[in-house]
Amino acid sequence: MPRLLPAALNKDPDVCDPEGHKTRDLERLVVGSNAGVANTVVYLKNITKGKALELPEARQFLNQKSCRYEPHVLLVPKDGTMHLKSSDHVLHTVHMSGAADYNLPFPFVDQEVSRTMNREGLVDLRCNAGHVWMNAVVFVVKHPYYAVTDADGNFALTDVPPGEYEVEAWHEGWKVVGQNAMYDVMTEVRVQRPIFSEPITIDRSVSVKPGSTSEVKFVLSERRQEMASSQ
Ligand SMILES: [Cu+2]
Repeated sequence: MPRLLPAALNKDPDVCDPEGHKTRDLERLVVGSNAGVANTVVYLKNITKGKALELPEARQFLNQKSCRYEPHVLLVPKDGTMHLKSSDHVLHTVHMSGAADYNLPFPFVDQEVSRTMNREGLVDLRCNAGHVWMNAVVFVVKHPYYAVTDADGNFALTDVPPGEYEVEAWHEGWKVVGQNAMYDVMTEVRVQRPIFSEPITIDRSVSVKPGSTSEVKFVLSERRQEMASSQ
């Protein structure tokens, strides 16, 4: 099992670390008791028909709680709305990069902020208020055939029209490959934020027959992470 360096939890311990762990898992690799990997996005690559663009509500709503992002992976339809709030009595600032570039401060508990996501693609989330360990990712997508693996590594794509498809598994990668100096907007202190390795993608072909279920299995490994990082 690959090991992941936890980040030092060095700010707002009352709110961010109520149990006194002193470190925070970066949540880049979440493995269930059956060795299934959570938080992997599985999607069809070449589909242009099928059901309406609807995705689970819970994947379109980000909360900031005990200085963690919940959920860690979000799915928002292109031109759909992403909702955000904070349950914490400290300042968080959600900084987006990639297919969106909003910078959203959350000075008030439970104040909801919404933004339209107009560009398809990946959005990285981080906190610009000094909580360097906070990280999450948003997929802004054009069709509904996206799923995120659960705690046991399982996923389901439903109502897929019969046909031949490419199905891809995307995992964000779990290695910390460096550190980036940044300023905490609150205290203007320099802090170090981890830089992560490249995402891992695995492609498979799948044939979907009328009225039946097709199974696709993906295996993530340390070697795949090395290959992704050396590209
Ligand atoms: Cu924060």
